Amino acid sequence: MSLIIYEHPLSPYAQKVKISLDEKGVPYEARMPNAIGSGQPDLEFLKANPRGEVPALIDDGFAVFDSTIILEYIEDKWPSPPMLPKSPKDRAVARTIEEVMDTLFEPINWGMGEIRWFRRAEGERARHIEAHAAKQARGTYAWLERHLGDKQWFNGATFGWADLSVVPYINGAIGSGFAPDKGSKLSAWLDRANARPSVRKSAKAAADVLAQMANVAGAVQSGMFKREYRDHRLEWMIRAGGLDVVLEGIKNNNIRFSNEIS
Ligand SMILES: N[C@@H](CCC(=O)N[C@@H](CS)C(=O)NCC(=O)O)C(=O)O
Repeated sequence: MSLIIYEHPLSPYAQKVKISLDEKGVPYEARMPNAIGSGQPDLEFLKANPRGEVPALIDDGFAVFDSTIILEYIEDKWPSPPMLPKSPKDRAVARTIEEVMDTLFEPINWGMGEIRWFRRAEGERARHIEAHAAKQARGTYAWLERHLGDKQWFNGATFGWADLSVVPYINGAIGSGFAPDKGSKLSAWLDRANARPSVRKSAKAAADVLAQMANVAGAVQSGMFKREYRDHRLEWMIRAGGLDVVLEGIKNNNIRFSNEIS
């Protein structure tokens, strides 16, 4: 049996998938597509995901993409221990938390990377975009705390789908300086989540890559890297006051939109 996960350690979407497999004790090979993030296509990888995005799962030759569809496939094929809670209401809440983190929270970390790692804005404009990111992170933390309440886990009594859908994003946001308030319920939950071997493994892989990340801004300025400005990321950058960032990226040919499927 061969199970391959095309991934990048910094991708929160890939981390969700790896955490689920590690919680279920399912062995897999984590593989990084060539030049992921640069817009240069890796043809073998594109066969698995024509969108050219990680994660993609290949199970004995059967390919699945989009992290949510992969999590569903894993839950169907390896149901124990379950990541999805039992009751229809709890399942809907878990999927809602995943959707909010994947679409509304993810662009905050991505946007901060565009400013800080890829130097898309400096001075006053960068401050303005960062202030928008900080306000949005705080708003989401308040929403998450209402969901957590006095529970041990977002999933309920046990760690699961909702928890693995939150922890990669908050670990990423800490890198941007948006840690949950000390002593808060969310901060205590984060300590519990990061104590799990499955989460620690993914978080360490991400930290190892960050430690090696060199001058990636140069790769963008030279046009070698074309960063993907898709759907909610594009909307986020414009709404955060970064319309010029998008226009400059188009002018300098160092941003790209979603792949056309062929
Ligand atoms: N909706 C997709 C989003 C996946 C995604 O955007 N992945 C990013 C990495 S975080 C990617 O591979 N982007 C391609 C690129 O930057 O070239 C999912 O949930 O899997």
